[in-house]
Amino acid sequence: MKRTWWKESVVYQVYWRSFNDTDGDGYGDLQGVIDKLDYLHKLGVDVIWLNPCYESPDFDNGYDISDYYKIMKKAGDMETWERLLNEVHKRGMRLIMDLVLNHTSHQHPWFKESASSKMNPKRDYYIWKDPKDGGPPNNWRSYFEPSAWTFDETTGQYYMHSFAVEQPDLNWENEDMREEIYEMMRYWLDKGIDGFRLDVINLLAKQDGLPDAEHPEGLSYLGNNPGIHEYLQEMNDKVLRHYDILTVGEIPFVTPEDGLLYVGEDRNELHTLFHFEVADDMPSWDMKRYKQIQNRWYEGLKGKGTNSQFLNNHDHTRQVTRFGNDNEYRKESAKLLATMMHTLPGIPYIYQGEEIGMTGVRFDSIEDYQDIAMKNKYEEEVEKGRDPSVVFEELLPLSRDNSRTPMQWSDEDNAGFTTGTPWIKINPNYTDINVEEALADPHSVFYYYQQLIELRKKHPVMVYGDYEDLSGGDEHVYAYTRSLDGETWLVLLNHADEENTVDLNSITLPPTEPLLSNYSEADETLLRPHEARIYQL
Ligand code: TEU
Repeated sequence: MKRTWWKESVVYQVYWRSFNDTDGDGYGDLQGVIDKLDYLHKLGVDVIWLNPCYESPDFDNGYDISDYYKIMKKAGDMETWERLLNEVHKRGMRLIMDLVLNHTSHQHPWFKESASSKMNPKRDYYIWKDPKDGGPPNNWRSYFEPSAWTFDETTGQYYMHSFAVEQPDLNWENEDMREEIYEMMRYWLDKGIDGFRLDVINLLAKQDGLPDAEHPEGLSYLGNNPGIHEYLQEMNDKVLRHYDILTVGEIPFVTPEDGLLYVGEDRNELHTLFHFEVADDMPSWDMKRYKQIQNRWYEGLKGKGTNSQFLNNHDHTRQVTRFGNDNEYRKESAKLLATMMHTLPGIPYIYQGEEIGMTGVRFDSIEDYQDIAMKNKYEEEVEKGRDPSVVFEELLPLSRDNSRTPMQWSDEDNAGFTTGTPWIKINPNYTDINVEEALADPHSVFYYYQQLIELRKKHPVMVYGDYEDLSGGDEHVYAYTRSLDGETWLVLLNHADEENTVDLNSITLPPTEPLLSNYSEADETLLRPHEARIYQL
């Protein structure tokens, strides 16, 4: 496959509202990101993915945009954003913007106009339908609500929303709307950004005729519908292909076969994707299943398209808590998961705080939570008459707020995140887990990430190497090779709280120490709890 900078990049996700607050309002801000760029540069990452910071009433933390051309006050202003871009570039890094094109805020002027009358020229920018039998047009659920439809008194029709009531879906069939979107994308690209993370981009096309779903709970009818590839090819032709950028699509409900249609190099759509076979579909760690997923995706995209590797982001519980051991083996486990993300085929993503092994959180009451997905679900279940404390317990492990607590910079007040009152409570373990502590400890998770990232810069085998799984059916051990131009790497991982031996068949371990490991002194084929090793054979 052709070599390009974006395939070789490590991406760091900045959830700015929880990153670093410089004006004391309790929200992180763009100046706060600027102030920490040297920290990110020290870590070694190449690309920063900035969560949405456009003007927004913030019902869904910026994923409800009311003006694509403005910066949200909480984040700062355009002048600060421009300085951020400039400072990122000065350090040889790149910036990609998170863009939401499936829906806008209900406060976007387009929607206000659209809702004002059936005759309004913007009526067709959104999806409006007459009631059916006095109720919604079909039985679809939305991600955050029991129905994907909300009735609007003014015009007597329902509008569709794949997410919250406050996030009406755009009607991609409307060409004028599409042209306005493309123009807006060029506006940002012409400012010099280095790409986009495209929110739920496979949801743009809706099912023809909007028929009832057989399994409304599944939601998969919302994505991958006929027409989607025409929209993306048009977007590519009119906008994306004219810039040297990275485009990563957030694409739920895809198999490798469907995935290739979005990222195949001959397709002229997107560069890479997030699929959700792990983050959404695998509630807790299952090594055999995980390996099958990796193997299938490798075979599916091999030589034709680029995958992405991640285990958490701002929508998912932190990886060391959900998929590792955040207790006795927190550091070992965080390093093992990192080794896996950075040595499997695909672009590795780091979600802020992951590089110091930050953990999920458990607050005492629903009042402490801010996540609209969790709060709406809580209300929905309690309204059914269920016991609120049972519902609460059920929602805790996967609440999106698990990953949204503020970055832990130090053991000072509010973890050094803000001098004000943080918008969401801070994880009380900040006194032990924080950046200051990590930077002072040569064996910290931070320095392990730094080494992984550095290895990638020196060894193309990590990016372009063929992959072979040697450990198929093993429930705890994952062993695989990556090879390129005569260079072969062997990765050994023991994802378990116990020791395990690895069966290497015909491979003999080299007499030299591993290139990188989370334990000192490797012990042949006996792997200690959460041990990870990378060998150059
Ligand atoms: O997320 C899409 C989405 O909701 C799922 O893919 C996600 O995996 C699920 O919520 C798991 O809980 C994107 C954004 O990342 C998210 O923050 C937004 O709320 C959502 O779109 C709507 O814009």
